[in-house]
Amino acid sequence: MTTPALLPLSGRRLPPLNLGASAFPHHRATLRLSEKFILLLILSAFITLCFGAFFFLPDSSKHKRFDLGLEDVLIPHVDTSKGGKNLGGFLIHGQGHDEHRHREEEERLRNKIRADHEKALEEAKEKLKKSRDEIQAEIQTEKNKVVQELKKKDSKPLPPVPLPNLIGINSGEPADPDIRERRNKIKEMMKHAWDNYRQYGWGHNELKPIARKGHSTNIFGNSQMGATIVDALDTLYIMGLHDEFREGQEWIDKNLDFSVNSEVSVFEVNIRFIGGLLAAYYLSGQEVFKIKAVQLAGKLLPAFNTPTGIPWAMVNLKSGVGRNWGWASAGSSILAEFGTLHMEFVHLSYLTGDPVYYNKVMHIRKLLQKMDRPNGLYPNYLNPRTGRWGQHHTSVGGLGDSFYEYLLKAWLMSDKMDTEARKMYDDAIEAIEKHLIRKSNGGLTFIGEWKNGHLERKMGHLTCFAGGMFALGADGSRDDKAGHYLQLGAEIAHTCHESYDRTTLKLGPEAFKFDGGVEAVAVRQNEKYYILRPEVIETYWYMWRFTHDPKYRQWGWEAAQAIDKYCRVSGGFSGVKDVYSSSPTYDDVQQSFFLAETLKYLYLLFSNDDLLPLDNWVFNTEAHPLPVLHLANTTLSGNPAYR
Ligand code: DMJ
Repeated sequence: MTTPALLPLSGRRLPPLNLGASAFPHHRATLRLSEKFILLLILSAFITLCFGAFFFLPDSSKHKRFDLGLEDVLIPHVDTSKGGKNLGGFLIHGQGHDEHRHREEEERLRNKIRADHEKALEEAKEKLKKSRDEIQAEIQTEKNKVVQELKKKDSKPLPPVPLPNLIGINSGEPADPDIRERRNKIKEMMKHAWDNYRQYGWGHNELKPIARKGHSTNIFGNSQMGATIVDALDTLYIMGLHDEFREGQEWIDKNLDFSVNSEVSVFEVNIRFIGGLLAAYYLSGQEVFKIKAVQLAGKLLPAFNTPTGIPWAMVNLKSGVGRNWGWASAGSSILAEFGTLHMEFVHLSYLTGDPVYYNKVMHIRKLLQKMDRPNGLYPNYLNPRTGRWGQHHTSVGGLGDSFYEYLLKAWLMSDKMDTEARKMYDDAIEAIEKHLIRKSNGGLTFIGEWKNGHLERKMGHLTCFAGGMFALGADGSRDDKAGHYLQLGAEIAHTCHESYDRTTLKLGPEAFKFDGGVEAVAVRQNEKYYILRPEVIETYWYMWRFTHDPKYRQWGWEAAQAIDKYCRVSGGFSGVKDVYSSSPTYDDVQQSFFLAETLKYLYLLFSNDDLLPLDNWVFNTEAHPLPVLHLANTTLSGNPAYR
């Protein structure tokens, strides 16, 4: 068919259609399609006319013309020895049976071509009677069909895999009526957060509880991906809020679509969406969550296409183009981002039988193992083009935190078989203890930040998660230092509690200092906010599970009450801008992690330990529980547990 080759030529000649790109920028592709379509129609009419004319010509001239066009097609290999004549390639003057057969064949083909072109002309005439809108609508319908087909292909059934031991999905109802009452209060807070999101922000990523409308930030890109729904699912499930869970499931089933032209944070999408979907799948057994998680993971994979295999921080879900945050040390990737993929990616390989995810994260690990570390510390920045560290900053808070957490959790999640991860964790923690952990004059243990050979005596709210991490890693620690690490966890929990207790609202600031006579207090105005973060409560919960010291439940209850008193508004829960002010102003954001983490950890703090026991479940950094996998039984290549 020659038509496609002609298209660009005709395309150049025709003036652009009136409905230009400027009028409907998002319809650019559709208009180009409809222009091409109309050109096709005109060409098709033109060809039909030519053929029409052909049939009215005298027979002799007809044959001559036809010879030229069809010689190769009809009888390319004429054997003249058998009586036929090959005149210019096409047999027109042969004798007897052969000649008759060829005439019939020629006639049949001619009829077919005529019928085809008459049909095309009829269709073209019909099309031209239609308005531009109708034609556009038809094109759109065709496009939708293609999208549906692609979706069907995407959602092909995954191979059946044996489900890991799913122990402890129960109500966890405490016998003590006072504890039950506290737990019910947390559940009521969850209802308040969810109901308002449902009413005012449904489908948006987050909620603005004062303005009572949807909210989003650049980590989720520019599309409505229902981050709060996905992040909240497992909390709803654990709390027995099954109607709400079903609403969320229905929204995800019908609306959560990853074929969007949107640039998202690989790390955030992994911990909140993939983690959230996987946890919802394991808890409820509903396949839709697994399928969506796998679809989304496929969209993140192009982020790993860098010279080193260290992923970009951001990726466009549609185009697969990745890049890094402009502020991150000369285009570096961030340790806590590319180092916080392991748990989810191992589960993806487990569930799909496809090693691609596993290989990506193991590649990162191998690369990190080979690199020199200043003072044994991992810097926060790594350039994905050169494979070299950026600025020599080390933090157990923002930019570094969950990298260390995932080393420990990779080991736990592998049923303690991934000893390579455990070793990396032990080495890292030893260096951190040596260079970053100090005691203040007032006796508070804190974790500072390392900046170019200098220790900054400041601790972030984010860093407070480390108390829980030390306690979780105590069992199995090198040289049997379990007691030491449990104690370290308790000291961090105490320091972080002090950071709450020394404020007016009894809520912790974003960062607090241990310098110049100041202890566990924020100094700068822009570090005095509380945005409903979970880390301190997370540490209380781990400490509670490992010690059963009632003070952790008490501290958790204090925090819950403060949140309910100062962050609750009629449209949900909001962060506050200054925890030292008695009349705080709101930031008007209900973060999705408030439902995923803060309220979940509080609920678990007032539940029995047999609800999601830590021997069987490992919580990702967004508090999404994933079951321990017995990787020794799998054949993932290079699996340290398999060797
Ligand atoms: C959460 O999204 C995760 O816990 C992450 O690891 C860092 N902190 C936020 C909440 O503070």
